[in-house]
Amino acid sequence: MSDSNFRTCPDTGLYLDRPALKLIQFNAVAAVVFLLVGGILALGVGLTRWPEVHLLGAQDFYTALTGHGINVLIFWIIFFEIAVLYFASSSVLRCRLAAPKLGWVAFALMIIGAIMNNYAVFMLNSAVMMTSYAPMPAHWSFYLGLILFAVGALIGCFIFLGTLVIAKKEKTYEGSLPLVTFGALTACIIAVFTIASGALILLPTFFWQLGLVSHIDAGVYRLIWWAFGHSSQQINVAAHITIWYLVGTIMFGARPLSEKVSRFAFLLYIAVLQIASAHHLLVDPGVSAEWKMFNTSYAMYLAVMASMTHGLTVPGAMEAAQRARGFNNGLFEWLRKAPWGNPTFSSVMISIFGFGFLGGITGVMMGTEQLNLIIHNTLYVPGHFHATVVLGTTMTFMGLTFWLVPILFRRELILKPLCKLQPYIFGLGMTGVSMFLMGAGTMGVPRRHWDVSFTDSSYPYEFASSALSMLSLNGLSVVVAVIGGAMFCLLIVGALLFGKKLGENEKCSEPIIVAAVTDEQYAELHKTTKNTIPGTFLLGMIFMTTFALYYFINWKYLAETWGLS
Ligand code: HEM
Ligand SMILES: [Cu+2]
Repeated sequence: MSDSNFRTCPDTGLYLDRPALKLIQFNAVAAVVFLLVGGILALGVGLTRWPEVHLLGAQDFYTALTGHGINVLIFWIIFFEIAVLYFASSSVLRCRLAAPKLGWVAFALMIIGAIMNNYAVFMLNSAVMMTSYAPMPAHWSFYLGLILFAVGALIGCFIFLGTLVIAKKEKTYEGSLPLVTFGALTACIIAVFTIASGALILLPTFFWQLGLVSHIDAGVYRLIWWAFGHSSQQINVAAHITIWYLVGTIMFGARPLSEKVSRFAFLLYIAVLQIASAHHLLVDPGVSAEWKMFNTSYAMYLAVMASMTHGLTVPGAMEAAQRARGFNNGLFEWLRKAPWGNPTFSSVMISIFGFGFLGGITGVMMGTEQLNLIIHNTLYVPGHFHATVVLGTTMTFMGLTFWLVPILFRRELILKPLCKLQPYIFGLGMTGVSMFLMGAGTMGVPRRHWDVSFTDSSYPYEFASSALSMLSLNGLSVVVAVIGGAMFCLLIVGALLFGKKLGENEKCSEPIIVAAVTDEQYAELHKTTKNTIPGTFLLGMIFMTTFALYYFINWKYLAETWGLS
């Protein structure tokens, strides 16, 4: 392989393989396009659930909801993850990408699959929701689209693994795999398991729609579907936490507090994720109570512990680095003096807090067999997962995108004041969406329902006015979130089209990576204090207290649902 296949990034020193770069660019752009489509549909969904607006009719609502869920949770996220896998292997390891031609086959399969699936949803009346539970039927092309997309993604995973093999053989890096690549490797391993489970359930369902299989058992469908559905969320978590570590290095020159602990926490995800899938079957009749309780109440906590470990070590590494640099006053000078005007940093910080406080705590509550009954199938569920997949994963991916534009595309960002503002607007709107959906859910409002006033139902029911005001507040938050999301898409696409062009060896007008903190600086800090992360420690304590309080409040709430005297 000749060296003309590589270029050195003048801003970061990264040694970039050109064929890999092209693939990363195309996958990232496709991701943003599907986010835009999904975001427009979110507006339709959100405005319909706003009682005073009630925009769409029943059929259009379910079509929009199906399209929204699939375009954002599958297509946006996975196109972006494939780009991250290529980056974390080829770019981070200074290695040529294995089989770039195959990368284009993968990309083509994913695009064809995504378009076919959207066609089935919008043109062939396949509004079966993102979970597509059998025996509710969709057109066969709905399943085929997903299968083609998954085959493409699987090829992407193998290209990642192949690149690791080449890097090892050609010794493009020294010592053990860097933490960022290691995190991506866990995401990739989980992805292979996930896609295998997806194939196991989507193939028979596809054959069923072709008339080759007589029927699909609803209970078995759900069991296997969730081996796929839950694991895919674990890919997202592994991927966005990998990026948190990367951003710690980029923004602060930080190094992990303990590589061993962080690596172990990544490995835990692989070990326990299958078990945790059981939290999606807590009210299913086919599986026993013992099975549900063991898998959710006990084993699942290992995955939670892994996430809490990262939640402590990522800000902890940032704090230690900041203190070593001299921001060592009080508990929070390191945080106050952080680059809050940089959209990459602010997105990741909002992600850490949103994912931990809103997504994590509520997830443990919902995953407890008994407590699950309070909120099962209510709007609480989408409230919870917008905190995890949007505040958590999506905001992290958005933040990284701002950083990648100059590196991958050699373009400066445009309208920088708006770039600074974007994470705050989107973060605020999405915090509102997630809190108000959870609020409405706590009061019993069902999820995926077109009309909370139940106008044409034979048994009338009226929700308390407070539940309806939650929905109105959610509607307002949806508008803010959609404005923030649209800003992201326009700012990124705008930068690619109109941003100031940078030559291959020309530096960006602003520095985009911070020099690593030196051993001497860390040593100096260790001389002054034993505990180098008191601020993070305090935040951790506040987190644990909130967690415990919220958990027990819900037990009390459950106890009140039926009066024993
Ligand atoms: C502007 C941003 C967004 C807004 C305003 C928004 C809003 C909503 C609303 C109101 C619902 C309907 C809840 C219901 O009636 O049951 C919903 C469903 C959903 N959203 Fe979002 N969302 C946004 C972004 C995202 C993103 C980025 C993701 C994934 C990464 C996502 C994943 C989902 C999923 C999976 C569903 C459930 C679909 C189903 O029930 O089948 N959303 N969203
Ligand atoms: Cu799950």
